[in-house]
Amino acid sequence: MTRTALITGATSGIGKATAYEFAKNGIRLILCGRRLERLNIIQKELKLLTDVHILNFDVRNKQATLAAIDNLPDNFKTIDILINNAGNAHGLDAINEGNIDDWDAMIDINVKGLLYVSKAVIPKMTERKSGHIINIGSSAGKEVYPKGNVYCASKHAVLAITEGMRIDLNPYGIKVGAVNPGMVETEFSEVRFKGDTSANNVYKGFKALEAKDVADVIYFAISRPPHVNLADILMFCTAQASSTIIKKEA
Ligand code: NDP
Ligand code: 8X3
Repeated sequence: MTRTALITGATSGIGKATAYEFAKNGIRLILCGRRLERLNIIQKELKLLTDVHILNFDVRNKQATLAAIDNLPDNFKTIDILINNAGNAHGLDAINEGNIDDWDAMIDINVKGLLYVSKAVIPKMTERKSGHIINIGSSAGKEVYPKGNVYCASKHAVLAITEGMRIDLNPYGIKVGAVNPGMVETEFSEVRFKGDTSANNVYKGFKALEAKDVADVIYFAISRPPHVNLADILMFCTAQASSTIIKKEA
């Protein structure tokens, strides 16, 4: 049976690569993001492969998030797979020098936004007693690194929420898991450094993960047999051993 997936943060990076991977495998798509023009382009490309519906909202806006998902057209109302991917780091500062707007953005998007989307999707999954939720955490959800403070906190929260979801949704037969990548070369560092040129140096001297590498793992997780749930995946590029240990060419 053809499944339908809702992917947040589908305009770029990991979310976009996941949309392409899912489309290639015939999964129907609900793609979300704030940049409508990108959603339109992706929809145009992917509708040659599968049915695509786009939703244009900011996950920080509780009303807009709930309304967008509540008002899906009938043929997209049954969501089998939720990929909670929207998120970013904002800033890289010592805690004593951090910017409160950056802290708000990371908690509001990475944590509260993920909860709002989940709140809109989960009731129909519990009703049907089926579904699969994958939250995109990070290696930053497993360990804290210098100046990572609030971003790491937001991703530790994603991991705790994932575990909580898996426990509470267990009676309903819903699969819940986290995919936690290390460094992936996407627009992530451009956003983190607000377009500053320091973003250009982040992935220099080693081969970071590509968005497609993460999308492959997400597709692997959602294509396991019904009795198999990949609960928690930590993935790094070969050059990375931990948040702070990266083998770089001189
Ligand atoms: P990108 O910056 O390339 O993509 C981020 C996506 O999130 C975009 O599609 C963006 O869409 C969406 N997004 C951001 N803020 C909002 C918002 N307020 N409302 C709705 N959508 C939003 O980064 P990545 O692909 O790398 O990041 C995706 C996820 O992976 C994030 O959760 C990130 O924390 C995580 N991750 C990234 C790693 C990395 O090294 N790159 C490593 C580990 C985890 P739009 O701007 O159109 O709204
Ligand atoms: C993104 C990876 O190391 O920049 O979550 O925090 S890192």
